[in-house]
Amino acid sequence: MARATSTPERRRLARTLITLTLGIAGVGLVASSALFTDSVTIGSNSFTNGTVNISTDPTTTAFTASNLAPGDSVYGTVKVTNGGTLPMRYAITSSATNADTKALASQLQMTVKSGVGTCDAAGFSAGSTLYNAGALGGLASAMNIVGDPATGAQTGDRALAAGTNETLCFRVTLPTSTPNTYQAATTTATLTFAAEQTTNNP
Ligand SMILES: [Ca+2]
Repeated sequence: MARATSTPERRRLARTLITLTLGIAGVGLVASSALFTDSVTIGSNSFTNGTVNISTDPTTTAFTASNLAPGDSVYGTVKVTNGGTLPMRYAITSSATNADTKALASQLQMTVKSGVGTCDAAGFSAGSTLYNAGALGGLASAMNIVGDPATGAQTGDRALAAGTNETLCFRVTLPTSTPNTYQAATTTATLTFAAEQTTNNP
């Protein structure tokens, strides 16, 4: 009949088991530190932002007139270029002075067209109308002439791909219906061409 294991014998047996377990764990550690490894890198991951860059030709005085009489018209050409690397859309606004309080800018009628071959009285029947016999410009604040400079696509906004341009033809007319009170009236208009990216900007 087997003898019951005494308490000291149980302790020795437990120490032996712990020693054996640690020994096995030690063997495992030695084995994992000997694994072969390798790594590679991929460098030169570069990022460059695009540009929105609008310019006009001319940069000032697209049209000017003195000594106007009712029925007269003047013409001016503006080439609009997207010199950036991103596609863009642009809008045109206009503000006008009113120092003599006669509001000549509201009496003058401006028409803007694209696709006109020769920007003069003979050529003006060609092309597409972008702004039709409206005021020369806003008196108190700038008014929209072509499109809308507000963020996003609005009716009339002009799209231009990167590196492309288009030529607009402006006609400003003093109507034959202009009253006598407009004699010697004068105004100066400022046109603003405002561009925004079209990418991610519906
Ligand atoms: Ca817009």
